[in-house]
Amino acid sequence: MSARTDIPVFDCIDGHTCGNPVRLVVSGHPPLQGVTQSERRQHFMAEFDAIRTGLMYEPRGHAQMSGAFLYPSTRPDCDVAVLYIETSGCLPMCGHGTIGVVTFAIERGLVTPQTPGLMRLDTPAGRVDAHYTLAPGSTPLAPRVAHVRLINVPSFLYAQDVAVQVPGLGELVVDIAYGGNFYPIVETQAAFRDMADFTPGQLVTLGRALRDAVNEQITCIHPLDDSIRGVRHVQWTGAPRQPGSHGRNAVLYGHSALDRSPCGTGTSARLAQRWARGLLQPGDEYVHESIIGSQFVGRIEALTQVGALPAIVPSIQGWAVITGTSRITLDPRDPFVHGFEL
Ligand code: PYC
Repeated sequence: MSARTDIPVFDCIDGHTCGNPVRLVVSGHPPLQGVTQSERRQHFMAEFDAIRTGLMYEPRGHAQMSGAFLYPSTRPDCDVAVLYIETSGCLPMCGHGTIGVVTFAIERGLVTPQTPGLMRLDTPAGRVDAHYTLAPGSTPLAPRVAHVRLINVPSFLYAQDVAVQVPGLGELVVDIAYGGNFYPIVETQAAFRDMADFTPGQLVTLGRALRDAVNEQITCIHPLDDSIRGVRHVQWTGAPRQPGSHGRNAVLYGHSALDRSPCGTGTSARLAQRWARGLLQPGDEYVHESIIGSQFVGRIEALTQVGALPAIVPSIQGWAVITGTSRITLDPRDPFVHGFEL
């Protein structure tokens, strides 16, 4: 507890999903209005974004920081609602974040799902079902989650073969796919062979240039929710290195973050893109490897439709670990109370 009542306090469970940080904030929730979780997200962005920047940016966070708040569900068919916060903004959906949130919530007893083994999440992008498997040796008093498979929101190829001029690379031809966020996906081509040819710093700088070029050229809008719009991530790809992997990626988000996990919504987008191109079929698994070699197992669960667009229902499996707890204060006397980015 802070001695001063005018200093907001946030208790957090910190950890990571396959290497990428997850900060689950368990106290200090701002009151949100909205009939749906999407409306609550918009309220948060309009009124409380300084909480996100304070908790995610330096000096309390860092470029990669990503997290969430839990709220009571807005819909009767879910156990809990999630508000995602990240350095890139307030995401409609975050895959690595969801795997972390479910793991931390079960291990710390924050949510009691109606059906053991299944946590139904009310996310701004729609309902996401997370099937969690307890580890051997797990007990009711000390549950340990081995892994989580989330059934993600319907995902689809939004635009195919979009040619963009990227300063530093020249012309790139990308597909743009949605998996809870929109992703330009950069596959091997004349101006780009493999992400392994570039340093992480180059992937960040070129990724920003590509993101700007795509957003100038095309406005991506979700067909069923126009509050989900614009490209804030970029997915570079390359040849896999780990046994069992089918593909490798590096996802840029925020100003200078490269996802250390294979990115859940990015992997969902890639599954949708590969299905639309005839490279994957329902039931097929796609093991995606991150820039640090961690893996998500993706699968096409079913086919569906989003508005007029053909779509898939993807699932993603990964694991998460708690690394500690923190109590963060946003002291208004601190000139950097709302954080900064370099
Ligand atoms: O796992 O979906 C994801 C994600 C989005 C941004 C960073 N990670």
